[in-house]
Amino acid sequence: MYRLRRMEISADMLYKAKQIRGFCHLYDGQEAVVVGMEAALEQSDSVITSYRDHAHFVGRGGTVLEVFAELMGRVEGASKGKGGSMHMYRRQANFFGGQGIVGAQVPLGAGLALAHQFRGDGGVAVTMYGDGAAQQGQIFESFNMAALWDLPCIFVCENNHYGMGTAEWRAAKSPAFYTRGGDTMPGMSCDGMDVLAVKQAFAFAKQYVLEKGPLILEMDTYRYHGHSMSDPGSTYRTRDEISGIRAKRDPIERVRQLLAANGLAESSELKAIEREVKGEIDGAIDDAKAARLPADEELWTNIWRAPLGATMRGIESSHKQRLPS
Ligand SMILES: Cc1ncc(C[n+]2csc(CCOP(=O)(O)OP(=O)(O)O)c2C)c(N)n1
Ligand SMILES: [Mg+2]
Repeated sequence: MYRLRRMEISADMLYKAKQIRGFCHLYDGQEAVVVGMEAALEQSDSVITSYRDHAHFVGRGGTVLEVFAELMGRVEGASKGKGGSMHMYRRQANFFGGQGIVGAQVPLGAGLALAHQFRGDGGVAVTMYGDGAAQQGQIFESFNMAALWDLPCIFVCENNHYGMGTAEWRAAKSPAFYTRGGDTMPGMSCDGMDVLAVKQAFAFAKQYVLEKGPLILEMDTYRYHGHSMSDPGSTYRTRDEISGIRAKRDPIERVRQLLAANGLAESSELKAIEREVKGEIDGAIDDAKAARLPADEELWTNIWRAPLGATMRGIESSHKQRLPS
């Protein structure tokens, strides 16, 4: 969790220094969800999430260097420097990425669960979305099909209590997102700031969905940063609210206290871990800065390209000029 925390805080600084451009959504505050979840899953299970995806990529075994390289548009990045913050992806660990369109990953996640069921490989799909996304129609369509077909799908609502500046109570008639399966699918609510509770919840959920079909897991969590880099995050909530959560519910502090109270680690040991992680993060940033940018020709690979003869309105002339033969 500390590694993820440092990574996100460093990404914030790099963004402000204009070393990272474009969209960027940070995950600090929510670390216990990814870490607890991955402690209960196998990499043969599938994970798909929204644009807030840096931590999920590392949770699936990706490196911090690959995250920074991607954020800075370098070849060594998670998506060869061509996806950016919202499009981390790690096929070999069944991480089907970051999706920029709110909620669009949810039907895809149900599809991943269908693939596990069809192959009979014993895997489950974890389909993550936010409290804002929870209002969308496609989410309910996915719930219905998953329940109808008993898909091994864990629908995870990461409830950080805000959409893009909209508090949950302003957008949702009922903010009890774990009940949204209605009379077709059960749900559970979990303290998403407690890494051990998250691990337990996922261990239960995995077993449950394999035996009985889909389940909603709502994670009660919190993001410290604004929605994205253009959002200071303090216009629609109070600074007191943010500092109050930090003081009372911070997932890292909680583990630190648990370790100390049970005599499992000295504070000097924890400090040493922090120093080591800080060195790792700083090293990854240096390596990412030194890494190569993709060649120009790469602009035309891994994208959908209009078939010959088709036109792309607005960009046609520059498109033709740059298209490699
Ligand atoms: C279909 C669609 N509508 C609107 C947006 C703009 N948008 C991006 S994130 C977001 C809020 C989503 O909030 P939530 O689901 O709670 O996720 P969080 O950002 O809190 O993790 C909005 C409205 C978008 N990307 N896609
Ligand atoms: Mg949210």
